[in-house]
Amino acid sequence: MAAKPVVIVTRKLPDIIETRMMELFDTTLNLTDEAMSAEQLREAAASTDVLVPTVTDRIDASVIEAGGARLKMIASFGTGVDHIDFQAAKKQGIIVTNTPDVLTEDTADMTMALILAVPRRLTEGELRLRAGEWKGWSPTSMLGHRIWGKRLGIIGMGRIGQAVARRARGFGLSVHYHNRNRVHEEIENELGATYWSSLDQMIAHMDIISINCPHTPATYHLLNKRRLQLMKPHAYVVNTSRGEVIDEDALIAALEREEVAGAGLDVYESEPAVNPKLLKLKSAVLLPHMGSATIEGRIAMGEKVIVNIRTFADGHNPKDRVIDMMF
Ligand code: 8YV
Repeated sequence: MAAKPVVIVTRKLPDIIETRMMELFDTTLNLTDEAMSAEQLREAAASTDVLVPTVTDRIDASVIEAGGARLKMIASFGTGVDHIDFQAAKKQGIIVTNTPDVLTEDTADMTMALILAVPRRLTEGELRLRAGEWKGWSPTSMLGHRIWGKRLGIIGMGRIGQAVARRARGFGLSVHYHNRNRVHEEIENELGATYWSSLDQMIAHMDIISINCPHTPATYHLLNKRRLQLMKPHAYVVNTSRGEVIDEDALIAALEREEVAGAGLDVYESEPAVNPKLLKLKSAVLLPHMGSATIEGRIAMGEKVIVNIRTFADGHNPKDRVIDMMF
């Protein structure tokens, strides 16, 4: 690849990142921030060395094939890579990188915010006040449920899951987890975390479930109708990972029937569309995929994209190269 590769960025990134990319690469920016159509993505792939997409771009086999012999690298801005057909990229010898680590703490903060917001009815109270419906303090109004002393079951004990566990301990939650592989004993001890090899069994015993695993073919609809039925009726679900990990229709049905007490969602199955049934549910706290949305985080993600491209252009293997999607 040329020392100054051609780079196409699909969405507007922080100014400081865009400026540095202009200095280092032959860069085309997206000043309008409008998401590209599938056709525009194919055209971009066919005319660049490096494509910098985000979660809102579907980099499917047709986009990758359009890249032909030209496209060499997909340097994604974000940690999740489920919007990229990784096998198609691999087949074509295109390297894929992401931006892990730098959004861990921000995403864990947002997860914790939802863990607090749902049982304590935070948004419901705020909306009531703004609507002028608050008639003053009462001993029995706006009662939620206590966080302290409850059991939190984390599905996916990677970087973000561990960062959630650290915060949760401070709020008096006892930490439980399920993961494809058991984490190292030292980490388990540090987090005071109990491992459940059976996801079903863990789900049946928890007060709050937090989804912190990536979306892969293996985790698609991991929280399905059957597993939602295993949950205690007083339990809550929080998802800051990917909408696809939960069967959203089954969750809505469970919330409507009060078989699950509440949900805190930052991600949805058909983003940016949100099922209108969810909007009607008072027991759901709904955020617009903003788990990693801090200016510090977005700049750090951009810096990672730059380092990944620079490293590859210099003939080295970028540290954030995605090797396998089936984690
Ligand atoms: C990012 C995310 O903002 O990194 C991820 O996987 O879900 C988000 O927090 C988004 O993916 C950027 O492309």
